[in-house]
Amino acid sequence: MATKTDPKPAGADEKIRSADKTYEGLSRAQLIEAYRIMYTSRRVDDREILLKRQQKIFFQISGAGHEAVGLAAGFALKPGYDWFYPYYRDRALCLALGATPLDMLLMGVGAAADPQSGGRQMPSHWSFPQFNVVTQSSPTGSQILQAVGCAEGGRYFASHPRAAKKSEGDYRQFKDVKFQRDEVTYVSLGDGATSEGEFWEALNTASNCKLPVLFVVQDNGYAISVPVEVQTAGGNISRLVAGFPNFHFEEIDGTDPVASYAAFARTVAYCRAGEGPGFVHAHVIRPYSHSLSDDERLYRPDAERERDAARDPITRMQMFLIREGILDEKGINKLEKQVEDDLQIAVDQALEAAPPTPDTIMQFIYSPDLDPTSSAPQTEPATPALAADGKKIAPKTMADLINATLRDEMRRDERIVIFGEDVADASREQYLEEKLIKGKGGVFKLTYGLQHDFGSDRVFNSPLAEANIVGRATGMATRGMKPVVEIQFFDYIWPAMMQLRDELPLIRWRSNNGFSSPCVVRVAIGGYLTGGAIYHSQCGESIFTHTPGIHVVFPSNALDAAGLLRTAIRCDDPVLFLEHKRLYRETFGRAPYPGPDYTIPFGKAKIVQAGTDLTVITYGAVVPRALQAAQKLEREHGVKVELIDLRCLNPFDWETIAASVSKTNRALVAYEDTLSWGYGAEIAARIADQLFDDLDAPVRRVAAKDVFVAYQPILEDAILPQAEDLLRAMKELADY
Ligand SMILES: Cc1ncc(C[n+]2csc(CCOP(=O)(O)OP(=O)(O)O)c2C)c(N)n1
Ligand SMILES: [Mg+2]
Repeated sequence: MATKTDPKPAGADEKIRSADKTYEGLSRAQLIEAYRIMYTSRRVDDREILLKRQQKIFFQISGAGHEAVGLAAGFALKPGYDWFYPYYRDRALCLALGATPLDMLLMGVGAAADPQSGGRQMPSHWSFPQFNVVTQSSPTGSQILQAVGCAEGGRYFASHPRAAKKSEGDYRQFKDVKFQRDEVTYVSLGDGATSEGEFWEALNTASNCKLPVLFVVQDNGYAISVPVEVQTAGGNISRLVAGFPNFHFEEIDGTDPVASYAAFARTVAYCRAGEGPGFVHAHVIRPYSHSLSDDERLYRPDAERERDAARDPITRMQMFLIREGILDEKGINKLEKQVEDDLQIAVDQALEAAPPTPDTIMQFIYSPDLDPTSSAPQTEPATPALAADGKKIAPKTMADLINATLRDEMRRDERIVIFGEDVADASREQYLEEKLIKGKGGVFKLTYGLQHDFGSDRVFNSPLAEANIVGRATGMATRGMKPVVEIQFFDYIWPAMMQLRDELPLIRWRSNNGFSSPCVVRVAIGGYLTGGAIYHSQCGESIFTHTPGIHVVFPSNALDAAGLLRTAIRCDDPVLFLEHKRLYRETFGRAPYPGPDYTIPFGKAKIVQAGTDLTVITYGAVVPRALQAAQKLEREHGVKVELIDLRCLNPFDWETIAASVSKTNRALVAYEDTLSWGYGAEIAARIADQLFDDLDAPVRRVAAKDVFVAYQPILEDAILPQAEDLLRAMKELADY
């Protein structure tokens, strides 16, 4: 044993020095750990490929070639502190954050115990709530705007810490909020996905708002078989994005873990300091074809593939460790053997794991905690008979009551933010402060005065980009905020369709209740406008009632709008709140404000008028038209119509429909959307199916012609269902 006085053996100083040596801040122990993670990642891919060939798993997509960049990001960021929106090549990232091969293999076999989705989502679609890895879907690029919203959520809670507190009586009871003042949101994508418009929308907002989002483009030169120069003008994404202000940019060799780590460390420091977003463009390789369903030899010659293979990050890291004397060959072999042994145990466990039982499929489409159909504390309007001055209280329009409800809810819940196109009073807030202007507050003025009352960080304009609105809202809601966003016209909802169909409604179900995104999307909808024409008059609600995971509400009057909007805002699920433009300021259905706690449960229809001879089932702007027709029918022919206003389309009130039709034995379903495949088609089918024995006449429908709404009012009238059309159909059905 050496004592203090012993002379040091030759070379000892050098050894000590080299033991302390770090590589871009990474110690030798960390580098060994890095190799263990990278090698594990590759071997999990290899095992999955084998299992797929043995038909023991059902899909495989690899992270091969992307291990160094993922590892580096994982080392530079903090699991459970920062937030992660990875993509399917991020196996090494997830391992670096703390996920295990078993977690991954359980997903591969589709086990009930798959912690990411309970057997609902393909393998490599990461979701780890404990690490803040947010549930991943498959559409390329749809995660990017959500990452922006997530970063906004963190920033919002940092400046509104009170809002993060739990609260009783609504979704907040079930939503834990966590945030860090210097957190970073990681989002990754491939070179191909940079062609998606949402990528550019996300860069734009992250740049403009100086958000701490770390964009990582893992450029392996191909999107399935399409090479990068076809995706990207000039073949290099770094060149195209260089003009965005406030960014820190890095373009790196993503097969070199140490250089990659250094680039990530610089970029993360920039984001944490609040300087703005970061962009890391990592050149990587894709040695295993796109997925097991692809054979790249069909479109890549051997020479090109060999050039890639020479840069394989696993071999490079191995060589590096040997060259630097960090591990010798024996050490490497030992490490690899350990990885293999551990992996074998994980594979055995995964193959033993029980699959989910089919009776679980309907779980977590909606919140298991808060049922919006159950009666709330106050379902009667709290309107005094007379105002303080003794005068009768003037009834208000639907527009007024929606505005008042938003105001009261914003006062009650600091997690609510409102954004969309033109929803602010004025983005240049100094104009408001100096009282130079009155303010706009929406093209229909539904959000008027809210920015003035609650500030520009709670009510603000978005860019003119609908996916931007819904994608960001989804990311914020995942963090526990309650975005109540506006789509200016239903006709323009389609750019947000990927978010509304494949993302927002699916966050809870596909993560097996690991994540949820309860938020409200308000949309001005419908025709009867006289001049609204094709692109300001559309309906189309059935497209959304056809999407499990999102409630759809469609009120016909002011009081229902107030009560249902409040339920929507307090709800633990996403809600599409459809507001008929024609009803905003209609005389029909005005009411005094019912007070700050008035709610209407979802899925409860309203019987507008009771009757015995015929049931009319409708909603929205057809309600006043059907009422007019029903009253005329009774006056002229003594036929008593029972008129049902559904108010809520998903869920809908089947009990009320069934009770009514089994009493009247005749049913007319009326809706403003085009007749074929419209919302009422489902109602009619159910009546025919389940109430056949009660019917004395066929189920009839009145709806719009199967064409878009035209500009000329004569044409519009002919296209949309009118009171006369309803009257005629009611009469025919009563006479049948
Ligand atoms: C919106 C959408 N369109 C098409 C696909 C089918 N698809 C899956 S991956 C992929 C290529 C992605 O290429 P890239 O972004 O470069 O990522 P890489 O797989 O090369 O890492 C395509 C076309 C999809 N998943 N989503
Ligand atoms: Mg690619």
